[in-house]
Amino acid sequence: MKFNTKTIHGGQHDVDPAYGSVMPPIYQTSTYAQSTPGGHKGFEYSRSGNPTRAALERAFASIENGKHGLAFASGLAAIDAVVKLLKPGDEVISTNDLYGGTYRLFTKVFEQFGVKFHFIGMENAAQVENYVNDNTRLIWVETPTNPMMNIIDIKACAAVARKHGLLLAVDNTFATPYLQQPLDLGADIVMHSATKYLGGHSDVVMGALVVNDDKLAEKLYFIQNASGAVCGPQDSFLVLRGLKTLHVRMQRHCENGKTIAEFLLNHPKIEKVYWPGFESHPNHAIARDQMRDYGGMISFVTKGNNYDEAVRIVENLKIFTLAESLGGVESLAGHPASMTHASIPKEEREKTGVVDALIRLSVGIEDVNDLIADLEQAIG
Ligand code: P1T
Repeated sequence: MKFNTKTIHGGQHDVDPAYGSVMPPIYQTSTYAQSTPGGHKGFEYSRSGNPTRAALERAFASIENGKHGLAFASGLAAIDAVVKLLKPGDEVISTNDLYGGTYRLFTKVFEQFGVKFHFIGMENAAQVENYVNDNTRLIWVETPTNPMMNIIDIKACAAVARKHGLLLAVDNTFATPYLQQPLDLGADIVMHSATKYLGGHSDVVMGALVVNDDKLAEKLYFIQNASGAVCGPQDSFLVLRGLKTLHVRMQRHCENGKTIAEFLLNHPKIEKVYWPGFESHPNHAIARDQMRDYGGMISFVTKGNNYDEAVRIVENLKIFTLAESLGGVESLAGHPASMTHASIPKEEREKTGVVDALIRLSVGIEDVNDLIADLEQAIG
């Protein structure tokens, strides 16, 4: 089955044996009747499993070309489950430019349980091996990174992981499986904030993991059930509905993203535009190799690198909404230094380019001329 068919049909066989409804019913139940202790029809309690969530988990696995999907209450809950595979003394090598909430979870929650994190620039994947030691267990990669749009070579990281017996996890939130499928490139775990493009309509908070290995899936399922950060059936239904248009939405996000990135690049008041589709992007060749297109996420800095000017622009936008999050059909603008990345100390975030004048756009699927007119009037 091709990707554009999988988004609609992947894992969706026999979703309603009772009446044959085309969409899986929303099984709004916490528990399931048993005829005798242990005598149930595959579901006992909805933290452990729910048929609507199970349909979504099969869909997640299908679109990422994996065997096992797991759905969580948020993207961070999914990341939390991955780090819970580790124990005190274990070490993680992580991208240094990454979502602020992931950085906060790693440094403020897991470091106090004795897990050590090395945050490094991975644009040159050869760097990764320099940080491997006897305690290293996991390589954590975000690509494209949030918000600097750095591109990391997944195949090269997978080679390091294989050589040293480490797990490689890839946060595929910005790319989605429409653009890149990390398991096919050698990753062990692919993670999503399904809140974003997979859901696609800014109406659900959810996370996802997909893996191929049965033993790894079993461990993650154990953690999912033991820690309990699962998503509910209504949300599972909404994300299943969102997934069905992922490929057409992504196609338009990419088209609009390209037009807007080029508009910003040629704007006299813009200093720098970060978008992996530019040939001048330092890792454009890797993006071209591992991605099918370049997506709808763009960051930029205005001339003079001025905080007040950045704030003025995001406040003046009328079609772009100033808001956290990304990946919905509507265009959003964000100010990472004060919003999504505020939990990273200023001197740390500025090292990776998250300066006070940086603006991040999640380009939606509206008419691109309206989006450009909005940016034009806001930038002035
Ligand atoms: O918000 P949540 O569903 O828990 O997902 C966390 C997360 C993980 N990984 C990436 C790459 C993300 O971008 C996010 C969430 N990001 C935002 C809310 C944001 O505006 O960047």
